[in-house]
Amino acid sequence: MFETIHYQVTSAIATIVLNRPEKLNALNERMTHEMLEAFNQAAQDERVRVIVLTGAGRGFSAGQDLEDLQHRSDDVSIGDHLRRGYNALVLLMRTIEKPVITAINGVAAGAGMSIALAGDFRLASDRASFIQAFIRIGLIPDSGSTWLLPRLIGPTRALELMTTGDRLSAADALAWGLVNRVIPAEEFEATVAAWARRLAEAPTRALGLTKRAFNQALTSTLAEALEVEAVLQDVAGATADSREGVQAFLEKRAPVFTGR
Ligand code: LHQ
Repeated sequence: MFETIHYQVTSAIATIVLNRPEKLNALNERMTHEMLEAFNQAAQDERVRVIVLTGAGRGFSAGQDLEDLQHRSDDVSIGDHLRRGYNALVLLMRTIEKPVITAINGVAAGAGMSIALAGDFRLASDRASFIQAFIRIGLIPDSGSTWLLPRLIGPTRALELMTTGDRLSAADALAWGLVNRVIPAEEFEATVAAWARRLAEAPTRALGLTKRAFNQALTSTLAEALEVEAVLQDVAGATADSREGVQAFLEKRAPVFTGR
């Protein structure tokens, strides 16, 4: 069904693989829309409790396909191209109430870096690197980088990366707090799978609500955040998983969460 990505659901884990390895998974219009479709499917599929996004071959994604950009019809401005594709995708990744892991197997450049940053958990192979490539071609950071990057690594380092276009290694990305872990390439797939399994067995509704509260708090006052917590805790407290968590604690056994 998809041409530019692979999409598969196994054991509550939806895996989306960007699949244009010969171009380091550069993003053309079709790929962006297939990703949107896949994320929407994963959001709606009740079997899915965690989503993993990764790249085939040696790259995660080299960002906008520059050949495709050059052949773009003049009818659609760059701004509209962003609004219809990348902006919708990044917003969806941040608002889906299921955990999203970006498994950054190789270079993530331009919009590819923005999409990597939009994951809730960012796991990098030791072969990964990050480039705010926009400035190298006379553009500004887009697809959420201006918002996400300073929040993750602070304004000083973010602006330096954005204005130099220098490559950030996986090791520095870890030291700067851009990624959760750096994993040796040989162990990458197995480690990502273990993270995905752990999240797939967690109380999915509570994870989703945590994500909502966390994201809202990034732009709210303390008073607003306290109120959001109170409202959403009512919802979390009424879930089957919350009942199971409390019951399991009292019975001194491991909880079995179903995601409901
Ligand atoms: C590519 C690409 C690519 C096409 C590698 N396109 N072919 C902007 C404007 C408008 C709308 C929406 O969004 C955006 C946001 C953006 O994303 S702007 C930033 C776009 N991305 C870039 O400028 C990065 C361009 N790529 C690179 O600088 C390098 O490829 C990096 C540093 C990522 C990797 O370098 P290498 O490891 O040396 O690989 P390579 O350059 O040899 O690339 C391998 C192949 O992939 C090569 O094709 P070839 O046929 O020669 O083997 C590249 O042409 C192709 N490729 N990125 N973005």
